[in-house]
Amino acid sequence: MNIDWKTAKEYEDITYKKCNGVARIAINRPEVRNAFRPKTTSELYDAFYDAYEDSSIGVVLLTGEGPSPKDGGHAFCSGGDQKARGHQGYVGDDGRHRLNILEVQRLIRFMPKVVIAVVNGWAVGGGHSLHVVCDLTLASEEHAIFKQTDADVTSFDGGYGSAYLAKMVGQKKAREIFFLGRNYSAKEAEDMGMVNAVIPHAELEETSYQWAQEILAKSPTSIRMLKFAMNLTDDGMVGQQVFAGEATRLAYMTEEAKEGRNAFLEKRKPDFGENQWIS
Ligand code: S0N
Repeated sequence: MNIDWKTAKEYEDITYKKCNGVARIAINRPEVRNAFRPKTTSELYDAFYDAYEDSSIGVVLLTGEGPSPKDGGHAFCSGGDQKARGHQGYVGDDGRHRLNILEVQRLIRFMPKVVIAVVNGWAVGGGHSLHVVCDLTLASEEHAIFKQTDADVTSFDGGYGSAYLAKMVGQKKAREIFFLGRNYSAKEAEDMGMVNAVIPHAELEETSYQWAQEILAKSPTSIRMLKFAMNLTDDGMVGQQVFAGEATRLAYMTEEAKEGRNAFLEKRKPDFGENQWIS
């Protein structure tokens, strides 16, 4: 299959393309195993926000460009760029310290579209957390390696990267992943329940695109209500807010809501009709 990706916007640290309802966002720093610096996270946020707002897009693929021109290594993302790390966060061109990958995580979590992590190589540290927060993960049979190095470099993703991971793979496995920092193959990650499917590397992109097309054939309302329903139990009042926002959108589409709005604008009492108190 020839996927006719069209560049949606040019960036320095990422690539951003679209095709037939699918957006493809890829970190493009293969020389550092796709580590993210503040510029990378700002660009990721910008591209994800564009996909969030674009009503033609229903599925986003998050992946890494590569292999590295330097040594051929494959990477999804190796986490925060340790060369850009200062004493209070990661330092951007403007000299400010930031931890803004967490904003990217929240956008992935709360956007009413399906985000698929397409793990083409190393998923390490904050890169591992990125795959955890995505809705689905597809992994390269030959090149995907999952590894949590947070405890090697004194960082700790205490939210989705760890606590949510524990809900996914169980407490014992999650603690093993973080406390020992070992390498896990795509198959091992699948067996643990944090990967949906292991795909031969040469077919990874095409298969991910096919999964996206299958999802795009479903009811958009069902997909976003299901995503937010599954988030709700773990996300507390923010989860409730996001779910209720979609319920409000559905309510706005009713005749009842139109009458409420029109009555206010026409300065009269609303008439919601009879027999509206359905069981
Ligand atoms: C990925 C690893 C396992 C790959 O090993 P391999 O294949 O042997 O390659 P290397 O020779 O090690 O690397 C190739 C080149 O790439 C550079 N490089 C790799 N990773 C990074 C990185 N993360 N930062 C900067 N450079 C990196 C190497 O230096 C090498 O370049 P040269 O040849 O020039 O030396 C292996 O590379 C590895 O273990 N990498 C480090 C993984 C790591 O520890 N990542 C950081 C973990 N912590 C986080 O990600 C922070 C989490 C986080 O972001 C966060 C959490 C909570 C709240 C906020 C935040 C936030 O930051 O916003």
